[in-house]
Amino acid sequence: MNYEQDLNDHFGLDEVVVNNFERDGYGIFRKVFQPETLEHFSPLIREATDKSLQTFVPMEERSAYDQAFIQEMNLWRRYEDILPLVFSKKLARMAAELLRVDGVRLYHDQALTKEKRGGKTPWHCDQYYWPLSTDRMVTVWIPLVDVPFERGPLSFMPQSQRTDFGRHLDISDAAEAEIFAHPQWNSELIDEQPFALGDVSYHFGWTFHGAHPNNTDLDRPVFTIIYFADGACLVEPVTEGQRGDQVKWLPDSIINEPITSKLNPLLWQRK
Ligand SMILES: O=C(O)CCC(=O)C(=O)O
Repeated sequence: MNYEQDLNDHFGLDEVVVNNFERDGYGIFRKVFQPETLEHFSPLIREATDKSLQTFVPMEERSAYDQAFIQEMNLWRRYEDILPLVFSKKLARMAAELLRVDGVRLYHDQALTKEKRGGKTPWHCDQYYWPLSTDRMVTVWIPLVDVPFERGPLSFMPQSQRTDFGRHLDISDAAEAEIFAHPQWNSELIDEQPFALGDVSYHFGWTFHGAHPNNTDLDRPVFTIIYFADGACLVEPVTEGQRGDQVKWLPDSIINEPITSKLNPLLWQRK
């Protein structure tokens, strides 16, 4: 199978899997892609992120956020050869089926490199940053290499999308300390599993997730795509994070109207 077929064929999700996702707030899916498909994109993404990787300050001088990863966003807009990964029908259909919606739009993509010896990803929820009228939002996390425990795989707190604490918190050491101190937090429940090349995870915007440091001498490159239910509206931003996201990802959308911008294309729709 060539990479285009692999990107666009169907990965079946049965009702039990979708129910488990709804209950737990995340799911890890094995062998979604052939390793060769990701090996095709990996050097292209590396090239696109190389400049920001070269220009970063030494690890010990950075904030917890900047030690966690180097980000390069919305590559689909600038790199024609990366666009097919972002527009993968297989991934978008999985997102729609897990969200139980009839169509999904792109919020944005991002390349995330946790550098060799890079820091932990503080525990957080993504939806804090998203000024949308829906919680039907999901991120697919696609490692571009094998990620054993020592390389910092993404970990999840099962069912944390159902709690109502920590929703005003950004990604920082202080926010993480507040999450850990909460009586509802139980670190024994954390689900941390290694990923092989070709495995991906999905998590809701309100699911708490984090990652251990990368204790190896190899970078941990990852690509992510964020989807939202077609029909969702832009809402008035209520946090600093949401104000920043409105400017970056929704600059031409109108408050309280459905988002239909070409910056947020419809990536999959039920026929
Ligand atoms: O890759 C990581 O360590 C963090 C990723 C993350 O927080 C996300 O994709 O929402």
